[in-house]
Amino acid sequence: MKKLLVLFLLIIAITVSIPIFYRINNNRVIYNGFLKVDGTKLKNRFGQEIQLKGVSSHGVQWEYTDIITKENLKYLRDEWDMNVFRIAMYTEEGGYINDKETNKQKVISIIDICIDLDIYVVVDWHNLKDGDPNKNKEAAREFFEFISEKYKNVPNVIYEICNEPNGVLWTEHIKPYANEIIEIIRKNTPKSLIIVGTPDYSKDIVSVVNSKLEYNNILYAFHFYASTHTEIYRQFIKYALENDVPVFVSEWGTGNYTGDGGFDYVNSEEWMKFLDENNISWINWSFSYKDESTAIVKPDIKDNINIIEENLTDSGKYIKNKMKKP
Ligand code: IDC
Repeated sequence: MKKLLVLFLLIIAITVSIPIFYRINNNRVIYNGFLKVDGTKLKNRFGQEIQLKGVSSHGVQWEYTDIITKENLKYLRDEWDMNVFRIAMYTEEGGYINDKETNKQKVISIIDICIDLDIYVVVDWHNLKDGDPNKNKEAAREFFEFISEKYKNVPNVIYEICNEPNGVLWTEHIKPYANEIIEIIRKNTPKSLIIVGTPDYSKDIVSVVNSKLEYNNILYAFHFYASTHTEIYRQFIKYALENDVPVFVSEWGTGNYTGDGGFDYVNSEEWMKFLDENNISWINWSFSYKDESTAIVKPDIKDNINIIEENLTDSGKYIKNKMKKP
């Protein structure tokens, strides 16, 4: 009788804990492993479709990114169900080109936090003012050689090799740059996922149609700011998907293209619906307390960087809601 009871309790315990274990881990790297691109779909190592959702840092050279602590990222993982974090390492504007060592160390420390937390991490070579990624190509080569060697065969790390090319063409400028950088990364870490920026600030996804890169496991970046970029851009994405171009929204904001302009609920909703319907991964700009409407946290947090929840902006509350799994 006693044995039966023990057996019964054991069965209950297992039945209850398996779904809990799955629920906790199916959002983690330990379960999903190296992600793969299959057609236009992003899949985990078991071939199941996966949608990454997370937030991007602001430029890590600036002070309002000091909220990127292990505790705070753990809070985003546990309370928001975040499964990816993006490190925006600006090339210019006081970024990498200006001080390689400091920026590199910052990136490493954040990658290590994300690995500890078992989430994905996008290492973003944040070109912006340097519209042509070839301008700082030598620095990019050296940076990606270093990072991909240091984190070789680590499934957490995803490479974004040029944030927003602008004033340049896909075939003439971006593609040759991408081929060089991808070669470097893949030599060290053949299975790593790579996101490639597209012309016109990563909005001209259509240029890639019929001119994709020859490598596997490549995603093409599309970036939008909800008030500025509306329906026509969703049509472009649809067209790209229909033509086998896999899309990753590695940056989007709830305001206008300046990163400010007020929280735009209506247009953000349109986009969220569209991205969910197409299972497109997204990363929101930005996890910072800069005084601009797309920031997730209010500047008040400065004095105590550990109280995120009490200091969320309208955008922050919205993004939390969109990331949290039902
Ligand atoms: C913006 C920041 C803003 C900063 C500016 C210049 O929000 O505080 O002063 O960069 O560095 C992008 C870029 C991203 C921009 C963002 C908003 O990837 O760096 O951040 N944006 O302008 N592309 C379209 C919009």
